[in-house]
Amino acid sequence: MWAGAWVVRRFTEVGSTNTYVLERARQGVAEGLVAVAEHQTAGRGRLDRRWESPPGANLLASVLLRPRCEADDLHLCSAVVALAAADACAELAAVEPVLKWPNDLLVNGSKLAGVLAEAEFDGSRLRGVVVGIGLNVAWPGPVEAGGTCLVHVEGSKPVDKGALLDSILEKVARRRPLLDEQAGRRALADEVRRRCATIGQRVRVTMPAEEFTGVASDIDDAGHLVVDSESGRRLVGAGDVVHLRPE
Ligand code: BT5
Repeated sequence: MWAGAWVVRRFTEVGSTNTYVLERARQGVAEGLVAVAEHQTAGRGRLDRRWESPPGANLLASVLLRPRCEADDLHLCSAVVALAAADACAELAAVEPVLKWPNDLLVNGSKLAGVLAEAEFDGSRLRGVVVGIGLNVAWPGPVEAGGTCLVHVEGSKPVDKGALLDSILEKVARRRPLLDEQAGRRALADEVRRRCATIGQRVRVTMPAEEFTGVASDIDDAGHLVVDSESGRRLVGAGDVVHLRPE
């Protein structure tokens, strides 16, 4: 269990909880800062995409971690939050999401939540990681952004957003020390492997300089996605992955 304390800053409206925490991180604030907002005017996904959420409907939160790991381990920082959120949904809402590598929670193939990890560096040294999560709880009407929300899942129990955040933070604290040690990071990668719906899927992987398709066959001990493509076996540490229909 991580021994630190969460310091939670609550906003009715903010540009982006990730941007807020990243700015504080650069000013040297301690690990454990959390921002949570009812509404974001500039909610962000990865690669400059937008994260949509009507005011008050969903959980929008970011946490600052300062683990002793490398930039290459960023996806494991995402995993700590994604696994915690999946467990919290199971515990409180009776909904059991699976992981889509590297950063989504899916229910019945639809996106329930997305995770965005952004690092703060001192030269090449990783000083901090801000991990934000947008978890769809109760869209009024259909989920316009695509995906699903907890209240739309058949058999789900109603949840309070505050209780959901508390549960996620408690579960992040439990896994957080794993990020500091290689054995711990391997244990996290094992857990991702067991709960990742991407394994066995045909995928299209988009990386900054290239794009390829193949079959996702495994998660390695560092948490990379292993993809068997026509040009051979590839390890993906950071990339955008789309599940394709089987050929
Ligand atoms: C993500 O990006 O899935 C990461 C989303 C992280 C959002 C949180 S909210 C709190 C914190 N503060 C922020 O500013 N961000 C974080 P990506 O894999 O790039 O997926 C983005 C794509 O998901 C968009 O292009 C849409 O297609 C879709 N999308 C947008 N809003 C959505 C929603 N509420 N539910 C499901 N899909 C959504």
